Amino acid sequence: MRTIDLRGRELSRGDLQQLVPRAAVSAEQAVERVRPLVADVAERGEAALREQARDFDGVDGHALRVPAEAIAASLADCPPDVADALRELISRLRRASAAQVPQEQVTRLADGAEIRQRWQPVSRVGLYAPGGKAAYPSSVIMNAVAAQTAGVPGLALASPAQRDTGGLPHPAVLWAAALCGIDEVYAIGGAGAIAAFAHGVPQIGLEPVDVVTGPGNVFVAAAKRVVSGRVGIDSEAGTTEILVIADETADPGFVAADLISQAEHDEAAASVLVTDSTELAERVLAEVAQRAPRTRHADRVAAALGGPQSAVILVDDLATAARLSNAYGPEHLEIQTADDSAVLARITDAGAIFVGGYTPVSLGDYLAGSNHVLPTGGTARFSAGLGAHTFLRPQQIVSYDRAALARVEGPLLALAGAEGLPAHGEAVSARFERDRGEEAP
Ligand code: HSO
Ligand code: ZN
Repeated sequence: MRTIDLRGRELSRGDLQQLVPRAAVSAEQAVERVRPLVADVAERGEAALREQARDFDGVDGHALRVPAEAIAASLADCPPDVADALRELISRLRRASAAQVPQEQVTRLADGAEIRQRWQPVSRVGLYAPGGKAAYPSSVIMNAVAAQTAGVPGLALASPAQRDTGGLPHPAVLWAAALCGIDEVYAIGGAGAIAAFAHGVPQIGLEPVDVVTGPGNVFVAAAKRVVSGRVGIDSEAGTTEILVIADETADPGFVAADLISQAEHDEAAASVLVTDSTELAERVLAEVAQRAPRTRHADRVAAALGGPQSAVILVDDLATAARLSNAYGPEHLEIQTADDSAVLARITDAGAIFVGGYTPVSLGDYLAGSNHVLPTGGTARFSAGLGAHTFLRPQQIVSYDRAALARVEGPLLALAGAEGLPAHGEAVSARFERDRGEEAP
């Protein structure tokens, strides 16, 4: 890991943003490649999906809609400790996600004049789950529970057909579906799955959805861009990031283990330590040097930690550390200091924040009860992670009675007149014409 020494330097937010470069992932180029695939599914439905399954997944003649029995039967192959752990994850996530559903609110502006704000779930969500090595049941659950907690009535899941399971999706994806109670599952992968969700596939009874979420490769991300506008999409999940703010009181072994944990995901993953203590920096680097070569994915970890996106950054004080973190907007922020609340009070921009030595990011990845689908690439500065709120829309329900309307007639006529839209005013006045004995214009 490289060390960047910022001590004694006056740095603006812009400077800080430039400081730690990020691995750029862009679906831009893939968009042109997936556009015809999406259009073909929109036009020909099942036939196009079968061709794409042959070409990209090497699977032919399989059931595109996974039979309900196959979903339930998948659990027979799930190790019992894993099934229990997934159940625990679901239960903690359900409890914490419930807090993401805002209460309905009524504002009474005057007698007989009220605005009700309710949070309305979308009707139908399509959830994509990658297959192969990236088939994480935890991620399927993070998406599914968020939608279920929002009260979305229709939830469909799609994941690529696997060659070695007779055209079923990856077993781990089916375990998650079974445990979450999702019975509408499709063995469809890649850009085709996103197109199928957006446009529907009448031949197999797949109704179009309103929102598509879930991680995927660059082609899935590109397909989501193509269909967005027709449907809502979640943000593109880039490579994972962890930024740790630590002082001399932090345990260097804990910090090192956490930096390595997220580096295990991807060569482009970013692990950043920001500290005001040279001693801690040295001890963390020593721990990393010891641990990193011994971990299972040592090569990947070495590439991620050795990349320009990872660094140990020395700053004058923790206030600067917080400023740097805010400018960077990490997906995951850990705070391990003598006074974590004081640091937290200075934090404004992060996907999720993990406070104290016993709250590692990997707890959040699995069992904390928080959602692990979080904004990456600095987008935490303006967007939130996935949650029940992703699937909810605030809707205002307006209700005025006669007297309440009469009280605003005058000012409304003034505004309609000022905007040169008199029929707007007449729509209000028409309601009082009979009393006034006036003729309709
Ligand atoms: N850290 C990843 C999520 C994940 N970790 C899934 C393990 N499985 C992105 O936040
Ligand atoms: Zn992770």
